[in-house]
Amino acid sequence: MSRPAFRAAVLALAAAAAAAGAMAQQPDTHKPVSPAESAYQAGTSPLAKEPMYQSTNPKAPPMTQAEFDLGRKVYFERCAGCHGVLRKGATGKPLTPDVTLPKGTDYLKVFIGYGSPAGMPNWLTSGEMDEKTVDVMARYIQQDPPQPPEFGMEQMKQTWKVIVPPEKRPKKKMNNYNIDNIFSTTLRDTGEIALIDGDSKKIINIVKTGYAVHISRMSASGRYLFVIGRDAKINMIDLWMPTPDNVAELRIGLEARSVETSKYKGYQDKLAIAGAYWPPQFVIMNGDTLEPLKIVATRGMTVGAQEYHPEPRVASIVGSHFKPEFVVNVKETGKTLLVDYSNLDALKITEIGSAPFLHDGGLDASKRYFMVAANQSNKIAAMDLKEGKLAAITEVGKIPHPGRGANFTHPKFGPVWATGHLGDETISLIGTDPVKNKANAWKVVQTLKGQGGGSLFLKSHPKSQRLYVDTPLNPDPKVSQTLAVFDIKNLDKGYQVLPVGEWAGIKDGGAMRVLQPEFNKAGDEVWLSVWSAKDKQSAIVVIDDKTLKPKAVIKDPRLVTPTGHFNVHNTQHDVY
Ligand code: DHE
Repeated sequence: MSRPAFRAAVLALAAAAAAAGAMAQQPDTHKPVSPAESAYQAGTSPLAKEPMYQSTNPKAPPMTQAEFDLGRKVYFERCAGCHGVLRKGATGKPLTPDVTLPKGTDYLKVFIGYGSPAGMPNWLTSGEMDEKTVDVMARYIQQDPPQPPEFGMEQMKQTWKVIVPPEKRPKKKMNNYNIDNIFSTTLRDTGEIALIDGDSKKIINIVKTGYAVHISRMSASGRYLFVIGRDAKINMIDLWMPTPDNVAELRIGLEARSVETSKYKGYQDKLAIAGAYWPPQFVIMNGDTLEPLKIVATRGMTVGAQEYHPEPRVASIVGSHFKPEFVVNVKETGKTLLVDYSNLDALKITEIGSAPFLHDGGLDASKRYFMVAANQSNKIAAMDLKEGKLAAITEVGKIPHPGRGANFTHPKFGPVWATGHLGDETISLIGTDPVKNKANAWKVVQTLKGQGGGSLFLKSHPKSQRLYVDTPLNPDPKVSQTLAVFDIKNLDKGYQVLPVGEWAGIKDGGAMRVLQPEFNKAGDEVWLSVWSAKDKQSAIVVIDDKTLKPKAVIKDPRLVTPTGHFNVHNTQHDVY
């Protein structure tokens, strides 16, 4: 079909589809997503490269092998984040053949090409896909979904490498770095982290890690740094070495986002845990070699509807300070698992249901409560890690995205934990002290108005009187390249805007974004990433917390696409 004819056909179909209630023959339980959120979700999955078993559906339109391979690649790069690996639906709708076959190819092309108000991106009109790709995708999603392989102990062990065995590692710290104040900065698109000396602001080492590396976490003693890539590869870095570097590595699956360590007294540095998106499972490992010890599947029933979900991804994980437990948040089923690691041969798991689509979160200031965002449910669930039960579920703004959140003492309402939102400009402050401030506990005690939607991270520090809120996914560069700062003592006064992108002094950063405020150990500096395109200059801007003036700008050709950064001391002790 020629391009104008294709457009005419899809427009006619679009009108017909709108009249017929679009894709909504089944009740639509999915809420609209903002452009910021769909951009965020549409990250590339490393599964595109995995060999997969494919059965053919005789009712589906024919595809050549080359077309199928293209469809699969594009699906995992663009679509799996929202629609799920098995296309059963996650934050996006299900795209299994029972749903897609009755629609037919032409109908599906409309949705893929033009998007929908419910948040489906307009892949054709945005120029992200050409007509051929749209046609391939419309036919691809009518085929049976290919199933990526499982990843059990045997496969895991094949990837396990102890680069420096514990007995060959230093017996004491062998460098002069103030390791408490080292920052581990994610270099997203090179699959590396930069270890930066927080005192001198100099790069100590660039360490090779997994693909599209995601987060860093610390061992309880502050010696070992754990990094996980989207390809589920964990790197363990020994900060005591003359030049800190990798000492062990392991893949715990094919796709992952989270890693954490045992923090409870007596178990410091003993165990590590990582959660996978695919296969849906978490893995407990030896804390100084990464030897995989125990794999637990998360497939099961959803909270509320109690329906089977075949791929509930593991989102945030935190090590409890109250019990020998890992707090594992399972996204699609909406369940928080308190995994007692004191006896791996008789594993006890307390399952607490809250709301679907659990994503990120952090501890309150007392470390007793884990505050987790059920992002598509617009809720924050507070888990009581001492009592092992749900403390409360609090309604917040649209699509909460706290990172680990921010704790501070509100002049009027006592201790609060804060979250920003992807879907609106608000910042919700939730009371977290049910003893001395009972009336405020688990309530949104104040809603601040920030710069706009598209916020991902916010931060404070016990030594600071300020709250820093980023907005990297806001479509307006004036908002995505600046940072909002609130004075905790005068929250009603609104925010001050810091031109962090401008301070970086980058002439052409492409779609440059400013993100993830992170304090140094002393709590008197705030570090921000200025995340430019892969082939452009990026930077880290360090702000003086007192004067709100730039204190340093770290630029180096090796700092490619810096996103998250993690201060050793604050990450080790859960200070945020
Ligand atoms: Fe993240 C944390 C998943 C996209 C930067 N991210 C997390 C966590 C999860 C997650 C489950 C919590 C880990 C924990 O605490 O144990 N992130 C996902 C996705 O599924 C998503 C939406 C899409 C994807 O394809 O990966 C996604 N994340 C991004 C980005 O695009 C960001 C902005 C840049 C990047 O580096 O990829 C990004 N995510 C981060 C950061 C954290 C994070 C910096 C840790 C925040 C913290 O303060 O702990």
